[in-house]
Amino acid sequence: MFCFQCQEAAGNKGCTKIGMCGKPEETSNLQDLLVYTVKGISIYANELAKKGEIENSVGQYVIRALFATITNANFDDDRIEALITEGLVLRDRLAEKAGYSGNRHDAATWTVSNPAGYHIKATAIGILSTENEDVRSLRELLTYGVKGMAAYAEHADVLGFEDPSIYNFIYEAMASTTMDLSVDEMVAIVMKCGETAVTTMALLDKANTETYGNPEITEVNIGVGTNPGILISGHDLKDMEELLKQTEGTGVDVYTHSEMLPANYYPAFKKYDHFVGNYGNAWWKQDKEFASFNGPIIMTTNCIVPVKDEYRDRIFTTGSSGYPGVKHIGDRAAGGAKDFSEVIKLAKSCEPPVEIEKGSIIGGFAHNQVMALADKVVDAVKTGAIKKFVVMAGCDGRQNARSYFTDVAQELPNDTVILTVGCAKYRYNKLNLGDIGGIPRVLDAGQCNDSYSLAVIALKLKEVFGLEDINELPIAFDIGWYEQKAVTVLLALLHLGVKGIRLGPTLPAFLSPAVAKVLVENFDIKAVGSVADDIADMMAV
Ligand code: SF4
Ligand code: SF3
Repeated sequence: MFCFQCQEAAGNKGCTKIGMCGKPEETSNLQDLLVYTVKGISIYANELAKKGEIENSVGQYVIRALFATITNANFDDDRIEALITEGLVLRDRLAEKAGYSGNRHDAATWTVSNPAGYHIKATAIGILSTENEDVRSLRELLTYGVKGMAAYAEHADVLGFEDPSIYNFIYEAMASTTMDLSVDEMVAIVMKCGETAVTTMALLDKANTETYGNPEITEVNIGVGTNPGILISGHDLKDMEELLKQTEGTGVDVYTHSEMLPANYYPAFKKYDHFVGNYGNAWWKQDKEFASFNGPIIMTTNCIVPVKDEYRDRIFTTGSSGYPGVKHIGDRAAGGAKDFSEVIKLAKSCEPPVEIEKGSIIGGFAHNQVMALADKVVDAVKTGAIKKFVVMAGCDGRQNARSYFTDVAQELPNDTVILTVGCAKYRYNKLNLGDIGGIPRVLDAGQCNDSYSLAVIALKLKEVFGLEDINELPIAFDIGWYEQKAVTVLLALLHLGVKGIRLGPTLPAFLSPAVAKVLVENFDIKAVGSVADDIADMMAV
């Protein structure tokens, strides 16, 4: 195995025996083969898409398959194998349609006599099979950007929102990783990934807000009630909706965990009395928090950590997530809903959650809500009450070095406002940093999936202040990254022209020195440094 797709890559180089995330070698290899299968499909799909001869179901498969390979999403070999088998059937159907002419790349033609052969094939096609480290770096940067895009597109698709141009870009991108392209050509497609990432995030924003309303300022309870509860984690709002409907009137309460916290901000969900609030923190604390929750847990997407015995019998996966030996709730039939009855039945026999915190946190500052406060915000900037917005979005993770983000939040001057999305917020969203004339100093716009909101806010402010360039705004970027959706967001920000982004706690292991140099020279990307130096630098520009 060789995997270096996330921030926890061993030694900031790559995991080679078992993932720091707990991903075993077999699973890692199978995920590589699944990505390789998607590349084979994309070779044909890219040709067919140019002729307008491709159906959306191909894109739907591709985004599901890629989503399953995101860090901490799916550890279940059987499900990865099933996706490969499904993909090969699809690939060969497309091959027939496209015609077998020309010398195709191995990804488009390989076969094995049965799924047992996947394990052997997988070891021959891994990331290190691309020998040139800069080519490898650019191909993987693109692949990870596409993986995150696939996750965002999948969330939109679940809600019935699709844009075939996104699928077409994914085919083009994944097919490009099988071609011998020049560095300039590869960089160009990485940049196009950023552009398509913006399109995809805009689509997801539309899907979420048209389906569930615009997030609004909300005080979220972080304590517990006296009923048994179900804890729902991950990012899938449709699962959230169906769970709330099916638990209504059952005597079972619902709590969010980690990235599901922003569900509390949506009008469509707030109306449920048995939706009590949020329990716990970011994903990596789940081993302790799932144990003390006492009731069943539903993982709708990433991030799962290796499951502990204390809650093994009451954790469920669904959608793109999976874990061996853990019950998986199947997909909904067309027009139907998922069936959470087994989870609800189990919850009724469980003790209520143990209280680990009391009080509340405030969130719901997505673009619509912030724009409703625009006058106040603009005034505060004009009078100097707000000197700087600091975007501290992204992911949290278990490394101690991430205390950097807590320290930055705590030590930023009082005339700064932190704009956040993603689970990165748990490093500082309970610090009580106060407010500036009624505007909280931490404005949470939602999940990492809602990063688009921050872009909209920045672009609106640029318009309001009549600026030419987004970099003239009083905004600094200090991003915590972990998995591949953060890579997608980074590429989107670069496409929007944002310069000087700080990235931490480390720069990605998959950036070769030469590729990192390109990013530094063109976009002034920098690694986080000391808290004091970084704050001084962010306040100075
Ligand atoms: Fe290592 Fe991250 Fe890959 Fe897991 S996802 S194997 S931690 S690089
Ligand atoms: Fe977090 Fe996994 Fe990225 Fe959605 S839940 S931000 S890490």
